[in-house]
Amino acid sequence: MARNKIALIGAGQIGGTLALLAGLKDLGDVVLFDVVEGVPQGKALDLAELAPVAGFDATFAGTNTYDAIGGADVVIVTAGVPRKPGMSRDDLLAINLKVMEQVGAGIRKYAPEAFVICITNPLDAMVWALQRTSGLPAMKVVGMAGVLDSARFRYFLADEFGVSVEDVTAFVLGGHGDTMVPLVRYSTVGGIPVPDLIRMGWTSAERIAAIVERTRNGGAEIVNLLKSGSAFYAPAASAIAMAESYLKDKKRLLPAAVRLDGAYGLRDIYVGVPVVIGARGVERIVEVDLDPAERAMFEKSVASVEGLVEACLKIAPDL
Ligand code: TXD
Repeated sequence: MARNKIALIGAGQIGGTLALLAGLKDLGDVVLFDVVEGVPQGKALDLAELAPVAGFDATFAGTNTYDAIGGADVVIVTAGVPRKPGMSRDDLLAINLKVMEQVGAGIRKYAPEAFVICITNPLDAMVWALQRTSGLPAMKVVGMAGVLDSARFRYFLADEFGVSVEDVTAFVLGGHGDTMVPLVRYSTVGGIPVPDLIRMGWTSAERIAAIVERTRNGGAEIVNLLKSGSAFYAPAASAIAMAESYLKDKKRLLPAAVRLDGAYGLRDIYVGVPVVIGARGVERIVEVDLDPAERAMFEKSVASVEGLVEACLKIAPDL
């Protein structure tokens, strides 16, 4: 059987880490695309030289032209510019929207059968735009944020309880950013819901509230430490988990930004909810019950995503 092909649009910090993880996990051959000449080629060569040591046979290619992504099974998009001092949120939106137009056109022409995972920020608006510019079916275009946000939540909970991260499941809904909704009620340790653990005296409601806040600010905490650039190891690993579920038809239930067309009472908007990812892409959207407080937080998060989408439509009315 031929190896799968994974195209990475954007060969920056996350793009390079995605390529490394795809190789180590034997997911397939990797093509790194970037507008900067030399960087994707250099990273591809470095990774090809790592393969004999790590013991895998995937090929790595670096490119500056879209034809090289032809026939990709999975496309992961990190292309874009980060927010720089003096740049407003709308300035960033306008620049990355233009990038999504180019990337969408490339995918439409060369990889129309692919499963597409968008990582570029502002995530929920960019994946919404990418689905439109690529013209791919919505169930094949998703955004990565929830796996990362819930991984952060899991790590903090495991640390709090002094248990393995493997035994902690955590649940995060809503848009990516400080309005995300970590759902304590649906987060568990070995199947025991966190509110029960509070009752059992393992922790306090106050400490859990602080963990929820730290999760919401997880991206900013790392940006403040790094000073330049943002998190890349955990974001890359999160997108790889989604790609793997698609390529191996694992049908994992993961949080992802997907287009809602009725679920949660919403239409034509991308927002983070739990979904099943398998060989057909998004195979099921899971609609969980929300209590009034959770619903209010979710609605606030959705409103902030709607604001971003409206800003996109002001910049590009034809989208
Ligand atoms: O949870 C999440 N979704 C995120 C999102 C978590 C962390 C970071 N997140 C966002 O991912 C971040 O705000 C950025 O928008 C992306 C990529 O982050 P990364 O750290 O990899 O950024 P880099 O290193 O700046 O890489 C971006 C690359 C860089 O090499 C540029 O030359 C390239 O994108 N770039 C382009 N590639 C292709 N086509 C175009 N037009 C283009 N413009 C820039």
